[in-house]
Amino acid sequence: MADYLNFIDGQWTGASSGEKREHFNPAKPNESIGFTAVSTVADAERAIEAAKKAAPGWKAMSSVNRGELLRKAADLLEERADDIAKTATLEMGKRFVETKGEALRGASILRYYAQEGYRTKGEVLPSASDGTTLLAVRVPVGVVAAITPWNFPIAIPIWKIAPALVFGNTVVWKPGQETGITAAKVAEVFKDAGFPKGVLNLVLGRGSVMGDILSTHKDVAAVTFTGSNAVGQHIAKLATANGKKYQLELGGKNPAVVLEDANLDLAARLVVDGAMKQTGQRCTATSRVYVEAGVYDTFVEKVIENVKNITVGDGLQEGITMGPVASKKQFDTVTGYIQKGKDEGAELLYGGGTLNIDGGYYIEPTVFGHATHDMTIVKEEIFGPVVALMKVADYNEALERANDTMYGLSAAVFTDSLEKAFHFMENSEVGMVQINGETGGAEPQAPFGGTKASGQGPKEQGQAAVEFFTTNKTITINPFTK
Ligand code: TAP
Repeated sequence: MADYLNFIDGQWTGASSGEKREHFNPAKPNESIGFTAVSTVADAERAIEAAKKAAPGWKAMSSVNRGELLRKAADLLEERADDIAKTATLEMGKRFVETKGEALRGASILRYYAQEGYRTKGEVLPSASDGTTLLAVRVPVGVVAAITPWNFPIAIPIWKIAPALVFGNTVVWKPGQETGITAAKVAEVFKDAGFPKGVLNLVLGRGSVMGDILSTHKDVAAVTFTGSNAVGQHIAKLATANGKKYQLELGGKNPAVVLEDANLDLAARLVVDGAMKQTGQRCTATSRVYVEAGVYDTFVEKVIENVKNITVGDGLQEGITMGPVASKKQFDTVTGYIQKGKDEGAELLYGGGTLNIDGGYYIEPTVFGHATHDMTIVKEEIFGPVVALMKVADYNEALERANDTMYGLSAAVFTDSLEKAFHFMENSEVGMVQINGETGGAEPQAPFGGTKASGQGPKEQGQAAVEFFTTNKTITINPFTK
């Protein structure tokens, strides 16, 4: 059984404590798939020191050449996509087609940011002083700590690491514990692509142990985090108190609005996709659906038709359309929410139970109807294959209810009315709006992230990443000294 280690200063190293974590397949919880190092604060400090040491050389390298290394990493990631995707499926249960898609998306993100090495680094401004050149240039921030979750174990780390590196920063990366083996394989891609030692460092182990040092160490300039709201707020406090730049991508409770003039077949298919893809474990998953009264019953029928087609099972098997949830912890949380839905009086339209397949963490795709705004399943992020449908009088009620949440990640409206689509686009209080599309989905060139409690700091991906991973330096040059 293989051991997966930290990657610090160009070397694979065990945890200073000697502690290891054994990883099990959520589809067959007795199947062990490997061990990862469980690191300590001392290991995180060594990684920060290595990143600090590597920073001047990396910053001095031309951004074109830094981009060239990203391109090599993209090629290697593509070559190894099957192995890395299979590892991710074994670690957290997502179907192989989904993890493979994620690996290929990682390669696209690397290619996108490789090109960034060729783009402008700043601008020349007019100066009020004669003969003076005034420059505003973008420079790296320094050492970046990246703390990532288990649910997108390949793409989320890459959409932080790739822009951080191409803009000249060095990185210490702490992935979600559940997906440490996948993380080690992703780090190996960067190693084999030829990145200089210390430029990317990986520390495996508990966020509760290493999170504070990564958010407070004097040599860390910025912290980029994706994960839960509770941990995000903790990081924000520490980063603020210690003068660090920070970026948080947090939870969601994403609404879809279905209006009477919508294509109901399309809406039902995309609502079910939005809710059940990746077993509902997406920050952008569709979780609340507001349906205009006149089409509520027809829409419910169409949703059930779609949900019935879902085949639950081991994500490595062909033909399976929904895998297990990632862990026993997820299983307990999600089944707890389903029980609350039943207890609080929502109408159980489909599913609601668990499935015993090889002892895996399987939950039926679950649809609740006639849910009300005060129910727990309508208010809290579930992060599982559960969706709540609600009947509303009209578009205005739907919009008001959709916005009445602390979250603001993504939202969808299904309608053929240009007027209502535009109104929703302007008035939906989220970072990402879909018109006749599912709430999930992202492209590397477009900004990604939420508003309200779903996100803080500059957005990720696309050109938006420049804001977080660089800082402006204003330079005044007066060449005439005589
Ligand atoms: P968390 O429990 O918050 O874990 C995320 C990361 O934070 C993990 O690496 C975790 O390490 C680490 N962590 C735990 N305690 C920490 C601490 N005290 N200080 C610093 N880091 C700490 O979230 P999760 O359950 O893995 O992920 C699910 C959540 O992420 C959901 O709320 C979901 O909506 C959100 N999410 C958001 C997005 C975007 S882009 N908005 C995308 C994906 C997921 P350990 O694994 O070692 O605990």
